[in-house]
Amino acid sequence: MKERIQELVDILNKANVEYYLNDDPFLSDNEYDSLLNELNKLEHDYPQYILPDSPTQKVATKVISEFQKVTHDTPMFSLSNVFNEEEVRDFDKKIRKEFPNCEYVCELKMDGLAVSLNYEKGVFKRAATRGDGVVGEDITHNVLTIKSLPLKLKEPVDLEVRGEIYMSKKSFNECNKKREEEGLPLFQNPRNAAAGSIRQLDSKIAKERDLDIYLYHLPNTPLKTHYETMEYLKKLGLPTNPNLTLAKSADDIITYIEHWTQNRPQLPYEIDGIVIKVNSLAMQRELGQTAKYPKWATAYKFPAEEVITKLTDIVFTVGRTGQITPNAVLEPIKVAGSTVKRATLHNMDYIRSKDLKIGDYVYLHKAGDVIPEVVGPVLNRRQGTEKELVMIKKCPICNTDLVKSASEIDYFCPNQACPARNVESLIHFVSRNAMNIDGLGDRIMEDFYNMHIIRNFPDIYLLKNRKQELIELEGFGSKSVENLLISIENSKQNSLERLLFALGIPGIGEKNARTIAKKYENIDNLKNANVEELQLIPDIGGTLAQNICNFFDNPANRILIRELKELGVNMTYLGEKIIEHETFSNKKFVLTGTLSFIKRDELKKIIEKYNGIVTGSVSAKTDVVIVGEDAGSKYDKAVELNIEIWDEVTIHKILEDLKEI
Ligand code: 0OX
Repeated sequence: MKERIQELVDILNKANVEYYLNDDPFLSDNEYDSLLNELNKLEHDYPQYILPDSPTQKVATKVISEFQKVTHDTPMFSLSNVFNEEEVRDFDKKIRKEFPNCEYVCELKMDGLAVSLNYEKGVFKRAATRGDGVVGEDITHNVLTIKSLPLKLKEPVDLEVRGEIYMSKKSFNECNKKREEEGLPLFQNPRNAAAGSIRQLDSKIAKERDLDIYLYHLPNTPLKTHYETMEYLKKLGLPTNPNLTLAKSADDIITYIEHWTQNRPQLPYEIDGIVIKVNSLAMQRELGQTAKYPKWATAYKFPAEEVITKLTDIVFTVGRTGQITPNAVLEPIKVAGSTVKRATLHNMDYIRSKDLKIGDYVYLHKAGDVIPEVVGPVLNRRQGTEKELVMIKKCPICNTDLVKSASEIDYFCPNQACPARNVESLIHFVSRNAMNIDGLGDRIMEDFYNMHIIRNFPDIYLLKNRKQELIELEGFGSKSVENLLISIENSKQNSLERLLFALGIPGIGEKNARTIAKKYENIDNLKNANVEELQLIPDIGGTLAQNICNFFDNPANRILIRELKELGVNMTYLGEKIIEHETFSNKKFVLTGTLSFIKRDELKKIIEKYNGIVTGSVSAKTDVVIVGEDAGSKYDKAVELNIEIWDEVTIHKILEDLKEI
């Protein structure tokens, strides 16, 4: 019996591959169904023989109670963007400066949702979303509904592979047709429909929506080029997009872009651009990445669709720092896949430079295909009845007299207690990259503020005392309150850098929050730091240092910190600690070439742990260049500038003495 089950699983899996990947079915639908029936029956009678890669395991839908968090082994980066031919050529020039013989792979940029898959011994184990790049959510139950994804690879390898989940144009149209018949709101575009399906606890929904996947990245591989990696993924039986090409020059890249700009409508799925990747993986490692993007790849984005709509009004909003922003109120219009009703106009100078008047017809597009932007007025449609915008003198929320910023461009509400400022600060506090509390969206926060449920940060941590009251609120159920309270409790364990960013100290972004948290380790040390000392930290300038001191000098803020501490909010840095060491402390390092005994990322982490700074390019300010095999122009530059060079033996010895290897 066991043998027959294995045989059926093999035939059906092969049939799936031929059908979905190679478009070459060798079984008729009837034959397939009858074999699947036989397998179902046998598995029912002999459940002990159910194989993990059985196609029955894939189609069985599953309901989960909540999304589990998944920490990615290496961060999931997104892509930087370029928007025209000149920017493509600049990207190439920058890379070619370091690697004159560089080649690229050009791929279609799928407009979907990034995903990371794990296979163990060739068997599919887990799928996770990108999330914030470091921590994503487990979506295995929904990914199991993707028919083209093999549960078992052709080789029994351990693998983390990344790609994009998408919905074909056909499935999208069918899905919306069905929703229309059922009187449900329509999805704006295939990407939203795919994302909406993946964010469901019940995988029945994803199964109905018919999702698909293409894989395009293997974070750890001994292979030499990206092109070979793609061939390897295909060989393993993973679905990859066939429309990739090798490009030897910027001209080749432009040709590819032009071809797909023309032929985009014929594709059965949506693409929003072209991805350009350095082909050599050694060069990729050498080029490295910024905090968000790999430097060895970029995305050319197709030009934004431009539409015309009416600017019916301009209204003012108040941000968390009190900054007043004018916003365009527009006649709703669909652009680049979603309906736009509002767009920021930034400040009065922006409105003046664009010569916008209330009542104008305006050109509208989405910058980078995401943020709606008013391009300018359609001058030949002016009627003479349009009105010039008059700047308001008082805060639209609390009526306090506005003040002008030092730059004379922006206006501010100076009232620290302005409700709009408070709500925005609270929204920022809970946001994903700050304290990361799920279940307190902008609307809910605004409602809770107006209902006096949350008026300040500590109130968030006191919500658990009002559980019953929350459950009785309209739109809230006991399950969502439960989830919210769990998320609030979890946020107490965040490392210090999240709290520092969440507090909204002017000028503290995510990156310098991390630098400061690492350096000071807990909030009490930071509270006692002075401006001179803070300024010694790389990337912390005089203004920021002063802002930090001002924040902690304010008695109200000292009380706030005490209250949060008493409520159990962690105020220490939980990441890797910094150890001062004369070999590394405050020195600038550049890594080049391949070291045989350690990966570049690991070496970077060790150097940073000992308070060293790792930068990307060699300059007169560089203290040491660490040189491995196949070092490029960075080595020549180091010699030219007479900078200290450590070879493989030297760094190996240093790390050995430190017991790091
Ligand atoms: C896409 C796409 C997205 C992997 C490492 C850096 C970027 N949307 O089609 N991302 C990537 O590559 C990642 N490739 C793609 N083709």
